Amino acid sequence: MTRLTNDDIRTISNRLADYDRELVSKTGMTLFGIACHVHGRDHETAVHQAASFSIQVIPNTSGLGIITDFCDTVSAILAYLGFNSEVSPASDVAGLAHAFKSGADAVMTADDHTFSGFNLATRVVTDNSRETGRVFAAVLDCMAERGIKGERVLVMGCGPVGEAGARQLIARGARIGLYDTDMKKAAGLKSRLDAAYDKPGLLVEDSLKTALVRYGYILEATPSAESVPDSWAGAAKAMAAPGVPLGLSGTGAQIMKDRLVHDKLELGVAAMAVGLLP
Ligand code: 2YH
Repeated sequence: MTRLTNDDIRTISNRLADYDRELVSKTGMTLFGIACHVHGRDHETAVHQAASFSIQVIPNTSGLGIITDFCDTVSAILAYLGFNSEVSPASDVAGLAHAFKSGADAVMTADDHTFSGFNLATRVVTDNSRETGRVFAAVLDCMAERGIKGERVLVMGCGPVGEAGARQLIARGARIGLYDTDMKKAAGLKSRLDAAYDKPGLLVEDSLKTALVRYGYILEATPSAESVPDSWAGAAKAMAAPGVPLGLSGTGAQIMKDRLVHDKLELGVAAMAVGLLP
């Protein structure tokens, strides 16, 4: 799992409107719209609910501690989406106490391993890894001309983000292959998915090079840079890349242009927040 650095997120807050415009041109949907799509929520109702839904973002000093812009960036994303959001004036347990006492509807907080949202009334908990995998899979659904149903998608990286993405893709009728540099992880995920779904028709790919020619779509959920060769980019249909760092070279990204969606926080936070609405 990649711990974000300040360099990863420093420019996010000032680029939200631009990022949203890019998303619309690539997927036909806004950040908020895709988050609603993944949760099956009515857009207008969710917009209305968000306006009176307060989320406090609590700094968490455990482990390697505070990432300077992390909480401000999460709060900026929430505010951009129309939530009533603020960074808590207190950190850790004191921040949690402040949220309860001040009547916040929800909190979000992250340590080095887990980034979660908690609805303080309904007890719904949203997890960043899960929501990120799900929302990037939904991005592929939006990018595919007739939806992702029936299309072949290679899920690269079989950790929590890849698993959540794979589940969402199967639910949407995609035909998926699983790839991980650790074959045991790919095989473990295949067993869990085979047990959870009726005939998901999964393949575990052991050679990325030979697999890539058979897939037009990739959900890239690895923590490795340039995991996807530039040679794939030319004929590819689309790549949704929640992995940090981006698994494509600068050249590969330029070749992909509007067929690539990658971000480090925005879509995952949007899906977490919409999932917290009552
Ligand atoms: O970046 C991370 C983890 N990798 C979360 C993984 C979720 N998929 N955590 C951020 C830590 C933030 C810090 N504790 C703060 O500033 O509050």
